Amino acid sequence: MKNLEQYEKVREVPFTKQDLIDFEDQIVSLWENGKIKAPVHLSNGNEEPLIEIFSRIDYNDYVFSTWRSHYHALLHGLPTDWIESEILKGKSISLCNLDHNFYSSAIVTGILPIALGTAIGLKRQGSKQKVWCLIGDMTFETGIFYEVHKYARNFDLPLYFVVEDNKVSTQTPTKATWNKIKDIPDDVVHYKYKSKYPHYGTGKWVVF
Ligand SMILES: Cc1ncc(C[n+]2csc(CCOP(=O)(O)OP(=O)(O)O)c2C)c(N)n1
Repeated sequence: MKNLEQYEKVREVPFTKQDLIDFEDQIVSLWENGKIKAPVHLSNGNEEPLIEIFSRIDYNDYVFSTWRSHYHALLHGLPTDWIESEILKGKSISLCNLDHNFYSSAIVTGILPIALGTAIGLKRQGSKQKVWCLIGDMTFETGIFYEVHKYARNFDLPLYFVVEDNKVSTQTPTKATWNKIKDIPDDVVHYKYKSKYPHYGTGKWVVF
């Protein structure tokens, strides 16, 4: 993992790697039994880096996540039962909980400008809260990331980024797409992982 140590640890994380895997296994079982009639993106292989990262994210901070948000939501303190009930309602790819300052979007780069605006608002209010954006490695390569990151640093905004690098955008290798991977800026946390799940679903056909 790159660049995490500069961010101070602010809390203990009350989840183990196995707790996270157990939660996702439960969602796999619901999905494969046809109980979730909507898209599901599952996490795997990144439990340890995420536990380290979320020990730096205060519960009061804002977290902006992606279509693959289950682990982020659990680690940011959203109630486990509530997350499962939202997933059962078909909201796996758009989990949002205003009480916990947690937002996600299934639109690639969709969270970035919203997170930037949130950080501007917090700075204007003199708040100590921070905004954290978790993004994939292809989202990191986009022009929107480039502008949002530049603006956040130039205006000294409380906006921080984590790149979750699985080397692909759905099935397309990010490096083959761009010929070269962009250098990781010093303030951007970056970790690599490999998931046992495909981009979408579990790899098994589900009959509803
Ligand atoms: C604007 C937009 N374009 C395309 C898609 C389809 N899409 C969903 S996830 C994804 C992959 C993005 O890759 P990356 O940022 O590396 O994320 P990860 O590999 O972690 O899913 C794509 C292309 C989308 N959801 N939104």
